[in-house]
Amino acid sequence: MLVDGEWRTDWYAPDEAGRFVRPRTRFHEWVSASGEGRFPAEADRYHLYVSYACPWASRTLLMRKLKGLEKAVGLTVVDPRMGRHGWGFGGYPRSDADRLNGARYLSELYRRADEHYTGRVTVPMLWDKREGTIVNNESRELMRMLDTELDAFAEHPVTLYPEELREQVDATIEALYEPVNNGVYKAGFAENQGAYELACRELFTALAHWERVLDRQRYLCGEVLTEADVCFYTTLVRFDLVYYSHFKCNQARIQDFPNLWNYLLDLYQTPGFAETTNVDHIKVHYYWSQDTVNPSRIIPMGPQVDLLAQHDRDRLGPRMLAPAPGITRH
Ligand SMILES: N[C@@H](CCC(=O)N[C@@H](CS)C(=O)NCC(=O)O)C(=O)O
Repeated sequence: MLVDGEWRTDWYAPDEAGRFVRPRTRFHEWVSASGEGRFPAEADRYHLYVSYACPWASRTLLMRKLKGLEKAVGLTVVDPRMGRHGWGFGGYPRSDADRLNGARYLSELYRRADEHYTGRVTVPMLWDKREGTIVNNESRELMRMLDTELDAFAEHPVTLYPEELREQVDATIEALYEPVNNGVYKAGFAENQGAYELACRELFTALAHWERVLDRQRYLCGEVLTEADVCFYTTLVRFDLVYYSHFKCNQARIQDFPNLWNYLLDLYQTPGFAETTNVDHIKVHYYWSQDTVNPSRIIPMGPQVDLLAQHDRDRLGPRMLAPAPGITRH
């Protein structure tokens, strides 16, 4: 992390009960569709820095893909191996050199945005090429911005935040966050038995709840795919591959929950999801980078997870994305 602009190799500090606490992100500016403010929506002005390995960054990658924003918003993928200097560029298949800014490490860009920055150097991060600074580094906000603020440049006329479901989408994203999205990290980074067991109990109680919900509807908020599904997907797709063993979330696999498993297959097989899912980067990142959890850095050969297996979700209605505002559904 950076402390007053200086690089330190500190790991996350737990709270007094040994629980993992995710630090707050620092950059929360907003790209605006209205054109007002410091960061008006424009094509080819903003650039995403992401890791294929990271579930938070993958939310933004997926949103960019589902909306068809590839031409309007550039992309740089970091090396999945996060070592002593944090995230870096190049040197690994399907990762990029930083052609935009010529940085070797992501921390250089955080320092460029604020030479006294104190905090973790995380992905996803949205960079403004015009001002040469960071706009925002919080996935939930970035996902929303790509969906609603950059709509004018989207090649696919869909929204994942439909007007009539907004409250429900927000409530579902919120409900998933602590026990599920962050819950796997709370289990994996717990510093004692009690903190680990608490996180695991909350996680599996939440998974059992969503298993029941997904028995009666195709998507988390009903008939259409929303941002809430994106948030669930990026955790589910990592679960059997990594969280089950590396983070000890091993009371059950996603494959053991019929609805969650079929739902995961359904999403993976929806255009946009498989293209932004990179199993190799996911496994290498967690097992190699988190050497407090896996000191040998050995990357397991398995498990085999067949994400192309046939699913049963058509029984609940057709695959559906909501039309962007102003577009009528046929
Ligand atoms: N709250 C942030 C969390 C982002 C985050 O923690 N990303 C991880 C990768 S999965 C990261 O970059 N970690 C680097 C570090 O903490 O040093 C978000 O949702 O965007």
